[in-house]
Amino acid sequence: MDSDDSLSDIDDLSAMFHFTEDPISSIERRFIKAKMKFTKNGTLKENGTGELRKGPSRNGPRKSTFPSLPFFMDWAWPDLGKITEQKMSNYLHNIDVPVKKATFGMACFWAPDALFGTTVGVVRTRVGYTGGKKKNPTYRDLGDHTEAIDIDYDPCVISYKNLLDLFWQNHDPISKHKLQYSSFIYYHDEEQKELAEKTLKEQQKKYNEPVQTNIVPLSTFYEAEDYHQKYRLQQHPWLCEAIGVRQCGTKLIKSHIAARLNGYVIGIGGVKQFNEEAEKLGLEDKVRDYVYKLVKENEGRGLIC
Ligand code: MHO
Repeated sequence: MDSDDSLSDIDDLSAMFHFTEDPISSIERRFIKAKMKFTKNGTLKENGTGELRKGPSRNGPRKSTFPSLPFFMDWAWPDLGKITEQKMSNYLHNIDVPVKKATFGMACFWAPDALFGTTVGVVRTRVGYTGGKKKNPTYRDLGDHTEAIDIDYDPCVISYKNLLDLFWQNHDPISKHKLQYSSFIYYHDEEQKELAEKTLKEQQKKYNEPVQTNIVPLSTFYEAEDYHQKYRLQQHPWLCEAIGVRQCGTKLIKSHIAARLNGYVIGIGGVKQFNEEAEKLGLEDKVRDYVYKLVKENEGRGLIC
């Protein structure tokens, strides 16, 4: 059997299993079987990726990469598209309550996006660049800006002080970093400024070295490129498709459920909180099971960037 046959065998596998039981276990079995076939024709690394020898080309052997599980699911499960519009309409994308805003710089913005997105009382998040003068910065041409997380929160559920506590607890405020990753509190009003300064003084008592955090008024916030938004969630294209935010930057940025799942997929929030709010989020069974597995596996691992 040559390697191209092995790929069509992977396609055939999708016909071998019908989802008579837990659909996630079923897709995992298909994945493992496909990998087993694949290894006969290629090399497989422990992280689940590998290289398939596809025969010689003019520039030497051609290789293709075996997909990781999320991408395999995306590719081998076209039925996914059949999550009905009606089920999707239950998903809690919008929460229509008056919100307040908080904006922080705490190094790579992927991590606080996951942290705050899964914090109870946070309505939505977006990542971007702020603090500098350069117009329309981009990730590759950031100028004098800093990576930042911008949070909409419901002040009836969570306070700015609670958010500041999370800010201090979840990054290193005493190391000096380049401007892109510097520690910043961008206040939106005088009340936020005073609280920020008060908490900085309290933090300073914990350290022998000076706290590097800058407290400044928020200036123009430029949204980062779509591929940075809900970055952890986007590692699961299957899931993005299932909740209707794939290839739709605006919806991805504004969606409450996307903010939540962006943390849950790396275990932030934990199993208990996830179980408590899965119904409120309107998660369809297949989606809930998929996310539940990830929360369970990853709970306690902390933030990643
Ligand atoms: N650890 C990441 C940082 C990305 S970030 C959005 C990287 O090295 O690419 O700055």
